[in-house]
Amino acid sequence: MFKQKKERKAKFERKSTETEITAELNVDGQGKSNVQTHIGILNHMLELFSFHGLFDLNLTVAKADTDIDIHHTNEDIGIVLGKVFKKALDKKVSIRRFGFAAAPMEETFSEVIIDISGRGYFTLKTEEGLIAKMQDGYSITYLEHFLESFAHSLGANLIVNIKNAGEDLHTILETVFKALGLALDQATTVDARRDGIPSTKGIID
Ligand SMILES: [Mn+2]
Repeated sequence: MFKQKKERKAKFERKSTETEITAELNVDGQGKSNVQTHIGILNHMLELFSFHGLFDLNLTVAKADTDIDIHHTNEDIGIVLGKVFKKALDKKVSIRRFGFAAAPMEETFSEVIIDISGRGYFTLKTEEGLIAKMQDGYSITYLEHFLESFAHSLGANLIVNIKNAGEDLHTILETVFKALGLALDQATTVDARRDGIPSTKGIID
């Protein structure tokens, strides 16, 4: 029988020629975070994500090639965030596995649907004009890259729908990251009725 680690905590470090990133996570936290990424708006969004998901997250980008642009750093943070969740969840004993949440801000709302299935898949749907929108050095395209990296390194099926989007990208991003925190909190919650791995295959890898 698989047993979950007592504490669902992990530390993950990743060094490449482009970036050096460290993340420390407590899945069963209180929503406290310290996020230093060199991408101001992403710091703010990951703080919101941690707060609403009740995750304790310290994430530091020690080295970044943001003199080029944020492309590598943004993607690599997504990879590290996915890996630290994967490590902390270990064999995924007794987790709910599925999560669905929606979060509004003004007229905009986002729906996030997640299944920690072991298979990485990501799709984002929004209005076409929004993809090209750039604000505060960030865009929906960067958001897509970030979430795709996250979903693949966690091994999760992640669907994000941005609805009725207003003009402000900051507002739009908040609805996505809040809903992601809420949905991932559901999916990672332990259900005491579930004895073992929540898959008919008997394994989630
Ligand atoms: Mn804000």
